[in-house]
Amino acid sequence: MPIKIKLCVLGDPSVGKTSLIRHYCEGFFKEDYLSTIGVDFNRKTMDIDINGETNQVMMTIWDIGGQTLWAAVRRNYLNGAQGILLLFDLTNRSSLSHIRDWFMDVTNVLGDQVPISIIGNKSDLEFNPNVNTIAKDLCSTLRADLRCYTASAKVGTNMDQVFEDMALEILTKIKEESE
Ligand code: G3D
Ligand code: MG
Repeated sequence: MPIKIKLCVLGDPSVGKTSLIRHYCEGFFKEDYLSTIGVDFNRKTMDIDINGETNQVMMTIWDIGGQTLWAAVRRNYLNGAQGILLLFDLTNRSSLSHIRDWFMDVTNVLGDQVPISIIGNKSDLEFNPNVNTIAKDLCSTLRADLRCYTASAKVGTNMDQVFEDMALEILTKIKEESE
C-alpha cells in the first residue's frame, strides 16, 4: 500500500502552477490550455528511500487557482495538506512580492510546522538575478527551514528535485510522528 501524501500548489495567476503539476505528473508541458478556473488535482506515484528502506508514495497534488477563489473556499482545499509549494514567476516581481501573503494564508490554516518550499518558476526565460537573491532573503526571513528553488515547468529544470525533496521531508515527518 503506498503512503498517501497531499500537496497543495499556490501562487499568483500565471506563475506556472498548472504547467508545473501537469509536466511533473504527465511528463510533458502543454503550451495551451485554459487557465485554471477552479481547483484541480493530479496524482503521482514515486519511490522514496529513507535509511535504505524504499517507500512507495502516492502524492495527490492540488492545483489551487488563486484568482477566483475566496479565501474561505481556499481554506477548505488546504485542509489536510501535508506540504505546500508556493510559486512565483522569476520574470514577474509582483508575483514574488505576494509570496509573503501566500505564506501567511497557508500558515493561518495549517500552522507554522507545515513543510513549505518556495519556487521561482520560468528559469528558462531571462530574469534579473537580483530577483533570486531577494527570494532567498525572503525565504530565510519567513522561516529558517524553507527551501528555495529556481525551476522551469517548461524545460523541467529542478522539477523532480522540488517534488522529491518535499516528499522526503513529509515522509520523514510522518515516520517521526508515528514513532
Ligand atoms: P497558473 O496555473 O499559475 O495560472 P499556467 O499558470 O501554468 O497556466 O502558466 C501561465 C503561462 O506561463 C502559460 O503561458 C504557460 O505556458 C507559461 N509557463 C508556465 N511555466 C513556464 C516556464 O517554466 N517557462 C516558460 N517559458 N513559460 C511557462 P500562456 O502563454 O499559455 O499564458
Ligand atoms: Mg492554473
